Amino acid sequence: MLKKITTAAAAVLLAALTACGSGGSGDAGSPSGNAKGDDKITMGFAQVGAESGWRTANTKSIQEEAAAAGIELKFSDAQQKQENQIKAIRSYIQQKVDVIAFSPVVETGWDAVLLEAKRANIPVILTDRAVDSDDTSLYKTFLGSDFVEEGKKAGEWLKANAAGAKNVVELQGTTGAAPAIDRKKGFEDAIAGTDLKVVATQTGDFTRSGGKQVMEAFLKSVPQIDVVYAHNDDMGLGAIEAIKAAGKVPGKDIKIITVDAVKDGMTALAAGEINFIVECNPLLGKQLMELAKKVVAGEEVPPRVVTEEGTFTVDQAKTELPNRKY
Ligand code: GYE
Repeated sequence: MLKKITTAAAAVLLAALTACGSGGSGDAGSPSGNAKGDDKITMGFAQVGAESGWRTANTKSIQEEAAAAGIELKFSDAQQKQENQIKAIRSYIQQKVDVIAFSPVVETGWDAVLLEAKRANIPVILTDRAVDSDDTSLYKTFLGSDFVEEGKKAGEWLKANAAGAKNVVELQGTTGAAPAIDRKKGFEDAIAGTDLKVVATQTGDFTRSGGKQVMEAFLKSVPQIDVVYAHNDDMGLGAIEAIKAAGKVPGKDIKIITVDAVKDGMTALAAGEINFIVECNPLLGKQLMELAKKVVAGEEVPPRVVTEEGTFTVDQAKTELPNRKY
């Protein structure tokens, strides 16, 4: 059911995108928009890393949809380091790709390299994560989720469902990353003015091992933990291991809320070890390739394309799990 709504919403978004075009043929192979003068668009994609189930699904979606769209993909994995992403972008500029797309590991520090791309006349598309820059002419569009909204959904569910709970510990995503900053803010806004309080917060870098380590430390230092709010499934799954090792029951003694809804997260949710997951859709490949074709052809694209997403409770996870592709 929820999946259908999401798919329908995605279709509407795509239709809207198509309608935004100049009405031209949208022929990706049009030599006019291609720096190399041949028929194939080349995209340089600078990925964050392979830190989570979400990221793996995102990478797969980009690779598959590039192939389906006939776009030649140059792909690099920055291992969660900004300097590696900057190097990759510089090399794409040198190679004169037709379009650069990337998911910025952190929000700040991109202006110099993006200016180099602009001067080389190579359009840039941000996908998944945003940059924090005053100069919005440095990129054509940003395709991805509303992370503040995701944090809000997590906080709203907790307000409505965790009677008696007070102390929340937070496992933050990568320090300085848009989803870490925004999921924190949305959640804090939602629980403001209630008895709920974030009593400890630390980064687990969006990884399972990071979530486990931070949770182990919290379990030792925080006397009463009612709720874990993890910025992604992987850190929540790491926290589950730490909670079990401490002799407590995840989902019962300590409630757990996460973001993403990848298969492993949904499995834990269906088993009642996680209590609520806010969906974040990693399947951005198709929309990204559509946008890339348009910007290379010099067509107008909307400056912001927001991904439609839902949420899952334990019962909804049980229904959805057999269909979950990632
Ligand atoms: O939630 C997390 C991943 O940027 C939305 O990055 C993405 C986040 C996702 O590592 O699992």
